[in-house]
Amino acid sequence: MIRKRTRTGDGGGSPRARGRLRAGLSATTTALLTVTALAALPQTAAHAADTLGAAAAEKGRYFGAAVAANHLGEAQYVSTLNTEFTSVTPENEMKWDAVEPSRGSFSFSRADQIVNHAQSRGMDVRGHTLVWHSQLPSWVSGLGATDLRSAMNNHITQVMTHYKGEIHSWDVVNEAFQDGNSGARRSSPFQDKLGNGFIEEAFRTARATDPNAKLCYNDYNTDGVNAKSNAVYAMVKDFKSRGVPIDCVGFQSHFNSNSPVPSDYRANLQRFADLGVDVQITELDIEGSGSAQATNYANVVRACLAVTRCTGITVWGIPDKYSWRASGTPLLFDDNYNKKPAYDAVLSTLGGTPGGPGNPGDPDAACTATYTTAEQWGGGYNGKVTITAGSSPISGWSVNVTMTPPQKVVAVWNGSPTWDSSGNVMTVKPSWNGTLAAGASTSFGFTVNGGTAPPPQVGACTAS
Ligand code: 9MR
Repeated sequence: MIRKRTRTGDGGGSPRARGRLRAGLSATTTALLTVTALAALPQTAAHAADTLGAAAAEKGRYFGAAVAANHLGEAQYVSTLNTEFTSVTPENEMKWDAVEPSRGSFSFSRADQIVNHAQSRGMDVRGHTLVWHSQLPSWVSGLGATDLRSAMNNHITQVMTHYKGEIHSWDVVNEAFQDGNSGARRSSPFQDKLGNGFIEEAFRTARATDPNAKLCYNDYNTDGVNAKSNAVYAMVKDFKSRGVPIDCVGFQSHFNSNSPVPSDYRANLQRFADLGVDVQITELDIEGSGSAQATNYANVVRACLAVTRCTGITVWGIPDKYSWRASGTPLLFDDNYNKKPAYDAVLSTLGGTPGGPGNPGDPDAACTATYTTAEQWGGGYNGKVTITAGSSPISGWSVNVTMTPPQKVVAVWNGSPTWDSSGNVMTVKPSWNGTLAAGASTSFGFTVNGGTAPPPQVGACTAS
């Protein structure tokens, strides 16, 4: 990817920002070791795609996640991000209140952290979002029409220029339509003072600034055919007929029992695609658990795969605990980064194979490693890793366990540890006889001081 960032304000060029970037990269390096170890294992054809990103890529699509800069120091968060996803959307860091909190004063450091991370791993970035009524600083809402128009265009120009050439798709305008049956535009400072034309103006300014970014309109409750999606459809159709630049429509896809996956989801995506725009699933999360949640996720993925112009899927977070609606456990990974049934359903619907080499669920694994927290107290915990042989006996095994500082392993039992140079990754092998009969299990334990979260990241089991 071309790096020609014009840095302004307190952007990533400042020494403080560069220091933070280095810290983020060292966590990445740690995670990379684990991933490399996985990749070095013998792969069979059936395992060609055992991550969301790889499986989606085989279908010509990206698989992304909303990412928050403040989690990029967490080893397990970063390793899950790096292993599974090929695109990121900053969850809050590119919104107006984050990048232009006061007029003309831009602050890109937190968004830069995410963009730098994505670039270092070859991931795409979705820019979210330029013009939105929410997370809008009060100075913007207080402006009169003339001033507001120039503030809007200046905001778009400055932000898109900072990231020029680095953003796959921009949510140029977000959530500009009213819920319910009116099909009307939502009341907002932009709508109320500039009228309907503000959306067109925003898209024209965006195209002029970064002609290589795809320009999207993004909204929620537009996932099925309804009054709101009809209104967006009419707008896109009008834009296409008049040559107003628009390349894509984002369907947020926040689902729960009150707002289930619509039965005409695929048909709705298709009718937009037929207007000559790409469609993207931009903020997917589905409340629930177990097989019901898995089925809903699979249906969404199936719908995207059935629409040629559905170019990618982004889930709105990585582990449930960081979701904007964590209590509904709407994501693909649980609080300990275990893959949920929904994960397996998404991966297999994408054509991948759940339970990649050495992971629980892999039918061909010579051995698997499963982590549980055995005991926990104020400043630490005891962790337990269970090793289970596959369908053949094994004579030895090896498992990497990665800690997030300041957590430190202070004791290990029933296993023999060695440490990498960072002191954060221990490789545990049997203390003496590592022989396990087919299907048999053993375990090792360890004590951690220095906090209880996040849990350690336990890599795949390697047999010998
Ligand atoms: O997930 C975001 C959450 O952290 C913020 O507090 C919230 C503020 O409005 O925005 C959430 O993301 C929203 C996204 O930007 C636009 N579509 C709806 C998302 C969920 O509210």
